[in-house]
Amino acid sequence: MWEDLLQQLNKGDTNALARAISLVENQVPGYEKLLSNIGAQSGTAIIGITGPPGAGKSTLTDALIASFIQQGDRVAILCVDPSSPFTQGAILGDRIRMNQWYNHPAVFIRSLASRGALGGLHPMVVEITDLLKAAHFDKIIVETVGVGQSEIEIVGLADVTIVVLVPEAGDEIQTMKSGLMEVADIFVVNKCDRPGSDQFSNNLQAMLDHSTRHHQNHTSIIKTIAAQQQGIELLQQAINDFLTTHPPKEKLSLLAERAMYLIAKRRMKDLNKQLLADAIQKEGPDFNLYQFIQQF
Ligand SMILES: Nc1nc2c(ncn2[C@@H]2O[C@H](COP(=O)(O)OP(=O)(O)O)[C@@H](O)[C@H]2O)c(=O)[nH]1
Ligand SMILES: [Mg+2]
Repeated sequence: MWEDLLQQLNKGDTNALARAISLVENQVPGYEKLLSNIGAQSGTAIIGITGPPGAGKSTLTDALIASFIQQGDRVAILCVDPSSPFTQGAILGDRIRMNQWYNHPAVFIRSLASRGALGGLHPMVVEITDLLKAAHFDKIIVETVGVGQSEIEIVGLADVTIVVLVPEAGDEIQTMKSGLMEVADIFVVNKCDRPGSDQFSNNLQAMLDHSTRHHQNHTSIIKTIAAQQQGIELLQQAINDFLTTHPPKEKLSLLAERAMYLIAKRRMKDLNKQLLADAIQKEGPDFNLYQFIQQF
């Protein structure tokens, strides 16, 4: 069964892709077989978009989809944002705007519940991006809310990380504190129709000039009004430039971490507390916990 699914998936069939993702998400028996056979893929760029809630990440994503399609790309979007217009909790206008993409042949949208205890990325997001690569998408956009752990995790996964900020008082300090400064390859200052956007961008630039990491990398700041599709071409250009000058890195630490997790899971497969309790009960009066565990 997984052979057929894989074959359709490799042809870019989005129904097969949706089914494959569900298998993996729910760890339906057979999903490991599927993953073991998806083969090598390259040439897919993962674009991470993070930033505070309401900064305009989904609006930007929406505009970016259009520009990537125009350059001939097939685009997949993974949303790990409970308040995203791609999922529930959307204000109506946003949802209607997004709907145009759901039936577009070059676009695939999937929202994932954030199940990480610290609001991190979805536990199966690595596997899911591998499925999207197998389905030959050129770009995978991963939108995450920049609170807690997710913006740190996105860096390990993404080939380019975009941090979206808005010109509002006090934001700079929050940004510094939240660790968002460290993860950005490209900054977007969105809602530049609002007062204070120039000053905010200048302050951000001054902060970057003082930070060695950003100084060396010439991190760009792109000003946008996502709601009016302004600045999107510049952003697309910045993304393309970054991907050209920083070809997809070997994600060694991400892969090592994932391997560690999967090996631990496999080794623990036949164990559970009830089984251990039963075994301990059968032990004699001179039971020793540390000797007992050696058999596993
Ligand atoms: N004034 C203004 N509003 C915007 C702009 N971009 C997005 N918005 C609005 O900001 C709100 C939050 O946008 P959304 O994309 O959902 O933010 P997200 O939570 O970061 O994904 C929505 O009502 C958007 O219409 C912009 O450039 N200017
Ligand atoms: Mg959103």
